[in-house]
Amino acid sequence: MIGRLPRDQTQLPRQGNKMRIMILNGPNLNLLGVREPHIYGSTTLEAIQACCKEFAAFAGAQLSFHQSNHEGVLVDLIQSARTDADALIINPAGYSFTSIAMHDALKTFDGTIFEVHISNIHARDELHRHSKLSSAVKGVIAGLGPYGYVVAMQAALQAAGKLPSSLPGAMRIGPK
Ligand code: CA2
Repeated sequence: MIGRLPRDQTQLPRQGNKMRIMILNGPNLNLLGVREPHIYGSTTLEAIQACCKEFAAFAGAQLSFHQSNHEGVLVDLIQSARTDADALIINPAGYSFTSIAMHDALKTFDGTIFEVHISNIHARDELHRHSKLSSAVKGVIAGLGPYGYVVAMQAALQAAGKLPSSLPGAMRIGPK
């Protein structure tokens, strides 16, 4: 049900003051790197998960990472984030363009939400251009490839003032 990935526990036992980030991936993203590399590249979802884990470890954050091809499962995970996560990063994939249910679920989450798209959806065909979920999120990152997930994590940590102090002010705080 959760695709090919080893499913991390939804509920992360809180570790001190660490930020809990939940990353959700929608339908067909389990095929990343396997099919249509000319559109979505050759990086697999497992590689994205490994990279996000590495960044979470560096930043002192807790990460849970999920993929599902099922709208109801994604709604359940968004609802679980209400108690289990401080920030939500979501690539809703095809559900971006159809899912009122996911939009409504996202509206119930009090923490920061970033929507990620690997491709630049704005440069794509009419079918893939208008996300119904974007009005329920703080920001949208599109077109940066798989690196967009890392940028979204950085932005979530920055919004919470939880980027490591070893990073330069330009990254931790940005322009004053
Ligand atoms: O660029 C993205 O991240 C998308 O969310 C990916 C979605 C697409 O519907 C959005 O417009 C943009 C599609 C994900 C399907 O992933 C596949 C991966 C490999 C082969 C086939 C589909």
